[in-house]
Amino acid sequence: METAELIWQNGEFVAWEDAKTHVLTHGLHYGTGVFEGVRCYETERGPAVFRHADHLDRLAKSAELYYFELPYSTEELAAATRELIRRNGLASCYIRPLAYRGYGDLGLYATDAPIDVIVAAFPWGVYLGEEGQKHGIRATVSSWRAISGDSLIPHAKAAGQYLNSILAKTEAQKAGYEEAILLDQHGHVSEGSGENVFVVRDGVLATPGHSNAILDGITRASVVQIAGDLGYKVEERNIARAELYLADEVFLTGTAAELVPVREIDDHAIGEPGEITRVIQAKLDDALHGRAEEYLEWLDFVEAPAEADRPSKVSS
Ligand code: PPE
Repeated sequence: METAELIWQNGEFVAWEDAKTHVLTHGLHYGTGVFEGVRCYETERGPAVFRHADHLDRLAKSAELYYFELPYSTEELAAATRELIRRNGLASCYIRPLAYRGYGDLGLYATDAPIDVIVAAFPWGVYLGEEGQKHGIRATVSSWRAISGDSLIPHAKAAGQYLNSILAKTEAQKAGYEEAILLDQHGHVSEGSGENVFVVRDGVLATPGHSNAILDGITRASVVQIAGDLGYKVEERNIARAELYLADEVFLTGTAAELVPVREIDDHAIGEPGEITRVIQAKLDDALHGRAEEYLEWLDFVEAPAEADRPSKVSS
């Protein structure tokens, strides 16, 4: 992986290679951590973090769902992250905040182990590759079902829960596909191993809803907003497996992946990225890079803009 100079660890900026933890860290043993994936993009007004407050808000909710008390407020974490990006001299980056139960106690009710918090910011290219983003990827429906709300909490972005995603992704890769799409416990489409999913048929978009074991994706929410603003109809509903194969267009959304078209699923051809996918992808890209005035409020600029240069006063 590409590295950066500094990592923020429990309130301090430490050298990348010194950001360490004890081998008896609770989270290493039981997956007791909650995290986020956030991106910062280069814009005309310097680096800007996309939907920063929404990501940190989700981190706080994931923590609460697992009864973690976060020792820092979301405002403190946001300020630390902006400072980290400045100190690392990054124009654009992937940001990984993580809060985990640390060293001090093992066992399943380890209240003596502290909640440690780190934020890392480092360069990371688009997750499924630039080629995939342009021409689409090949996906397969996983033999693994998505974790259900009966046993874990799909709404939480929790470390241990990703063993499910890792099984699905590994199975897909070993079979020669780039990504796995998981069904929920009832056999409805849920999501990709690290992305939400959209299908387009007869000009209408559909994406699984909150009861389909999805992570409430921030890119998904952005795409729902953008699609609506562009005049497309978007449905949140149960989606049958066959609808993936019968769709005119299918795409995945996530912070690491951004918007990735799917050109083939289980050897059923979907084809090159369709028009709706391309239009929404272009608009999302404008929003991420500060080129869409209507979505400037989604950006948290790393350098506070001068009064005369506030987003609302900038013309396109
Ligand atoms: N579902 C899952 C399971 C998921 O992990 C992500 C993000 C999403 C949906 C999309 O959510 P959002 O990023 O808010 O649009 N996956 C993160 C981690 C991926 C990884 O490989 O690590 C990410 O994209 O940062």
